Amino acid sequence: MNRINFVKTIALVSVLSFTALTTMCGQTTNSKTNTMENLSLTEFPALPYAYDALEPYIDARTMEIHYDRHHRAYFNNFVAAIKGTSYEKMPVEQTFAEISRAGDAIRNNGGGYYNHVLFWKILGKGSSGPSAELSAAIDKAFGSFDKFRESFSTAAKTRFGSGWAWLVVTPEKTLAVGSTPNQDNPLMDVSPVKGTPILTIDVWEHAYYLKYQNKRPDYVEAFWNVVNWDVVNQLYREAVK
Ligand code: MN3
Repeated sequence: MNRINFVKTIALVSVLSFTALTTMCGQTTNSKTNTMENLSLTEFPALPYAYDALEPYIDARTMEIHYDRHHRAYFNNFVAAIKGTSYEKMPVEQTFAEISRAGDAIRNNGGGYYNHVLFWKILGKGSSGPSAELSAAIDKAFGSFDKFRESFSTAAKTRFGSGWAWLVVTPEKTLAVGSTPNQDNPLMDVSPVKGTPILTIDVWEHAYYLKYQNKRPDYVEAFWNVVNWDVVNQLYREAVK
């Protein structure tokens, strides 16, 4: 290789490397905006739709009280609880990974903050359904979509008292269903089900009592009409990367 060609080759390699690098960075940035990473610890996020967007399955009054009072209180109390501690600048995923050492105020309010942001995100009308990749993973883990739905619904209906049901991508990149009490979630070291949550339902009475009273099973069945599969599919893709 003569000197000119050598210089041209180096220049070309540099351009290609730079392009690859910027593409990678672009993808990383884009994917982060779509996951739960970088959840704000300073600003209470807006509800991604109007209070009546999920009618008639989840009523506007419930959404308003749930978001503007319950969720906001968790956020405010979490921010107050982490103030002046090492958790103030820590991504919540990391805080959750050591939550057993963080104390009840951070555990309950941090979970309450995060869980509701995810819950609002995976709700919505008019999505098509699970993607081909997610469907294949569901079939592999549960046998069929119907069996998965039954398993998730049972987890939601049988959680005693207040809590959440979850579909998670486990550390082994398989799917699992489970439930947690109170405001715990599968990112917490105390959780019986562990992994990255991609679908969840809030089964605290405040999530359904105005419309469904004591009939939690009716609320759980109605929930399936307002799952935003486009978001769930995306969370799945990011979790298995
Ligand atoms: Mn709630």
